[in-house]
Formats: sequence, C-alpha cells, structure tokens
Amino acid sequence: MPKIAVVVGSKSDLPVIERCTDILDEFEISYDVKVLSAHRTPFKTQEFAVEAEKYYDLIIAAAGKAAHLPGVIASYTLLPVIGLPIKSSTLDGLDSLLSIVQMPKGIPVATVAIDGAENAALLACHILSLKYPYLREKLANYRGKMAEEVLNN
Ligand code: RP5
Repeated sequence: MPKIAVVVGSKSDLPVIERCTDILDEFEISYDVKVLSAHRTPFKTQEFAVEAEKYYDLIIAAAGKAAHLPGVIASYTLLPVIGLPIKSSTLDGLDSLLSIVQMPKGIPVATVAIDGAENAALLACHILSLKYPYLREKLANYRGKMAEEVLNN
C-alpha cells in the first residue's frame, strides 16, 4: 500500500495540513506527519530525507517564510517531493511560494498553490496512481462527484 511522508516546517503549519491529510484519508493512503525544519533542525531533516526512500513512496513538504524545507529534502532523495507553500508571514505566503518554486535546475520540487493543501494530496494521488491502480479509480470518482456538486448548485 502507498505510504507518504507529510513534513511540515513548524507545528504552526499543522492546521493547513489537516486539509491535506483529510484527502489522504479519503483515498486510503497511509502517511506519517513529521515536524522538521530546514533551519532549526538541519541534521534531523537530512537524516530523514536520506532514509526516506526505505519507508515512503513520496514526500509532501510544507513550509512558510523562507521555505527551504521541500528543496533541501529533495536534494537528499530521489523520491518525488511536492512542495506546499504556507501563508505564515506578513508577505502572505508569496515568500514561501517563491522559495519553493524557484528551485535551481537538477533538483525539482512540484509546487502547488499557497495553502493549496488539497491539491498537494491530490497531486500525490495522481503520481502514486501510476504504481497503485486503485487510486486511478478513486480519482475518477472524486472528479465525478466534484462535477456533480458544481452542476447541482
Ligand atoms: C517556517 O516558518 C514554518 O514552516 C512556518 O510556516 C514558519 C513560522 O514558524 P513558527 O515561527 O510559527 O514556528 O519555518
């Protein structure tokens, strides 16, 4: 079964992450949520990222302000990393977005919108559906329901 690591830069990011883990629950994807900081716990972050491939299929990394966490994690692993910029500063998350999306060539991070927690989870499902076909069916149902909701309102 698929397993994801959801890493956040601070406990203060956790309320946004709930919207991501709700979707992972809905798609029956198991995950661990970890608080690790690229700046405050650099050695622990490195240790996690170097070992991540043994335990996980993919990593979602969320951070705010100078949000280097997703990029640093991506530099230590060949797993796909989805970066989720958190709106946690006076700059309304634009700082986080640019810190995550503007990776130098060679170390990509798939970046979603500021506070785009649902899409981080859904993008993870799309990527993992290549390896776990049951996710493809769930994604099709999810889209069907979404379209119905739009049309019925
Ligand atoms: C980042 O700084 C975290 O990801 C968080 O979004 C932001 C603020 O962290 P705290 O000062 O609330 O711990 O590292």
